[in-house]
Amino acid sequence: MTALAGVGQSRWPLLAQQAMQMPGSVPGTTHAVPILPKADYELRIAPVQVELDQSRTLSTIGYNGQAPGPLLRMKAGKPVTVDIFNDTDTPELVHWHGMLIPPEVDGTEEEGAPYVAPHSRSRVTFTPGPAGTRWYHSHAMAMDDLRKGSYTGQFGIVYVEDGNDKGAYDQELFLSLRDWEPFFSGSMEDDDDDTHDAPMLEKPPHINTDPNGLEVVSMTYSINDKALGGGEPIRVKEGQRLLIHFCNASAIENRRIALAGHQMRVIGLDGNPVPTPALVDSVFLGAGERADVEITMNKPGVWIMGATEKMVREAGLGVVVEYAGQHKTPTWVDPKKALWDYTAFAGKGAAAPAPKNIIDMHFEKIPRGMGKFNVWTVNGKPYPHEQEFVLQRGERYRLIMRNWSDDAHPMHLHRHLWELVEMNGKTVGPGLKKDTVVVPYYGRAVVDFTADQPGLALFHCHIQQHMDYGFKALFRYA
Ligand SMILES: [Cu+2]
Repeated sequence: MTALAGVGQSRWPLLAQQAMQMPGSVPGTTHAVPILPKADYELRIAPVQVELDQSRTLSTIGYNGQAPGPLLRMKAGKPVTVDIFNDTDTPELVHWHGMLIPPEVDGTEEEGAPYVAPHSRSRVTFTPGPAGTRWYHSHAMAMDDLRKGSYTGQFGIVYVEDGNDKGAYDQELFLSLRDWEPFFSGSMEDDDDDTHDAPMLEKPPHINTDPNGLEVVSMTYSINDKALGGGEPIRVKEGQRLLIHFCNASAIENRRIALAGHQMRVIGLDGNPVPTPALVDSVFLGAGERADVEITMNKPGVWIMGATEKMVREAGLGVVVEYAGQHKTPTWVDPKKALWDYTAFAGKGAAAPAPKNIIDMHFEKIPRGMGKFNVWTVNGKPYPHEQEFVLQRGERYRLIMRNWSDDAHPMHLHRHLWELVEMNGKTVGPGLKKDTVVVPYYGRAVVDFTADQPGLALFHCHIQQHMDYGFKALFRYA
């Protein structure tokens, strides 16, 4: 009966009702007092305190008394049950980012997944996959309430194993990049990307120069739950190999991260092994993106791993990396400036032929002026887009994403796996699998995918404010 701990008797009727809605739920739940075996995983949504450092503790909502939530390890292809307890007064949704699972359990209102009602429990059952670094987070709308949705501490990494994990590493680390205590700002503090230097293939001839509306910004940062210097350093020895799984769990900004004095070898993007692992001086991660990197510890000293932007790093987005026997002030060295280039990690062969089905999209921002919220459009109108994007099961599609706005957008399609085929006019080699792609400032990205996941699938910008104010669309199957 341990699975029932903490669930009041009065909630059973609701629980039974939810269980009946859920395909794959444990049978027998129509009895007045169902007896459910303990779930494989439990997530409890409740207020938490996050101690960033000795002088700063913040209050937010997290999972299982912490933020980030616990690292969940699952096995690809082995079904799991997850009990989600919502101890808050707000209906919640837990989305499994990067998993190819049915809409009923994907934790997204637009796809028809049920909310986890306040002070109740919901059980989901799904088969995790594909293998790799996935993550889970709130998918609740926040709109103008910055204490909701993905602005809170409701995020965590779920690592899906396939039994082929090499394990040839001395240390494996899971690092989530975060900002906290977001607030509205009237100025466009675009410190979050460096795609301005890229070709602006989609810059429209006429740009809407109306005064900008409010943007969400932050001045408080961490890696996992600690600000730079606020926690223990990552302790390493010369010659060690580190495997780091980065996740940009920000609701508001893209990020670039580096380890001073070291290069990182990118072996996976969005949890999927890349065809051509490559060394880089820094990694650019759109909100929602992940990167798996190897680092060979070959430069003894005490270093900072953190955001390449000084202001962001010094406001907390960093962690000290300390070699054994070294005791000195942590050092930062700016990495070489280079445009982030997804194409470097693609396969070297010929690109796949273009699918005949084309979905052509353009994104725009409608500035709303001081004190108001900008609106974001897909093909000229904000959400809802419920009927335009209809997929035929089994068909292959090419999705062209044209960014006619002055910001870089991390675009994400639920429950499907993309192959990036073109970036700002440059053909991408085969095999670069992603679920989130940053479409650069006035730039263009093109992805192919197979419509092999029947049911509704949400497409959206992973910046919460953009999504909340129109920047999403629903893909449906015919
Ligand atoms: Cu966006």
